[in-house]
Amino acid sequence: MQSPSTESTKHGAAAADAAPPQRADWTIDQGWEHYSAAEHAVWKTLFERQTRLLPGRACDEFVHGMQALPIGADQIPDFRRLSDVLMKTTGWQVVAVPGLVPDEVFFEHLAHRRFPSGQFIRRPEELDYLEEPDVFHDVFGHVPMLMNPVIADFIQAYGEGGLKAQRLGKLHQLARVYWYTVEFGLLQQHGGLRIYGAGIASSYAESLFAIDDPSPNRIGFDLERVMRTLYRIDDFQESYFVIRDLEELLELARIDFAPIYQRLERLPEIQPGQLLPGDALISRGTGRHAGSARAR
Ligand code: HBI
Ligand code: FE
Repeated sequence: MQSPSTESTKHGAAAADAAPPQRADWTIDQGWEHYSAAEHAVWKTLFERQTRLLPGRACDEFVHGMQALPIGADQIPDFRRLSDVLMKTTGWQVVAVPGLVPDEVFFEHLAHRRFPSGQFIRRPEELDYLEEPDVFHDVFGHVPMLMNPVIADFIQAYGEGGLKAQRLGKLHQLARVYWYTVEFGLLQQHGGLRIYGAGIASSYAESLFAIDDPSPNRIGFDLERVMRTLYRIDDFQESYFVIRDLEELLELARIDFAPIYQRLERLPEIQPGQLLPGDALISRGTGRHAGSARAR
């Protein structure tokens, strides 16, 4: 049994709730000219707050990607200009979507090196929490990492693998790999832990929590262990998985998952905060945050 607060859909809302799309691939025009001054101001607030936090917390690859892109404080970035730079560097593009899109639409885009980014920006009263991925999460969190050739290939491979996993009925297991890497991954760098996951990098509170708080477990990444681990969609993660370096993901992109799905059929799922005897523990969490959240 899975608790209702773990992994219903990834960002917590269902794409099926949205209005039907005009284009079959769910893309829309970004309409960059039509963002209001108030929307650019929300971007600026988020950008400045996050930019202060990330030195010493985000990995070097994230910082380098951000520096090389036309992303700044004053305006919501223009996807055409982002795509020009990305295309030359790793062959990716950014396309606008209304919000969450159905899984197979999402995977089709990724498999073709198109990153679907939410067109809208959160309202000023929801700076810290929203269910659907907006332009700040997608562009600030994901796009800098797409400048890195390893991440660029890994996310394309996830798109291809997602289509296969859907056919095999194993998407929930593959989605956990994406969740604990691309969204909530940490890596070892300069003798400490650094953020490379977009869900952390685009969240003020979770950037502090994932790096500085004693509550969560930090565990060396192990593919099959991760594929069995439920995740939280409504709160900070109880466990973060740590890779040695981004190259570790390159190996994952080459793996045939079909035999792994089969093997995992006989093994139980693991709760978000649970530790196993074989875990490569980097730090054992106190569990304080999850405990106090449950008490509420
Ligand atoms: N749609 N726009 C958008 N962004 C996502 O991250 C996303 C999505 N649809 C499905 C999805 N993610 C996930 O549920 C899959 O990765 C499993
Ligand atoms: Fe995301």
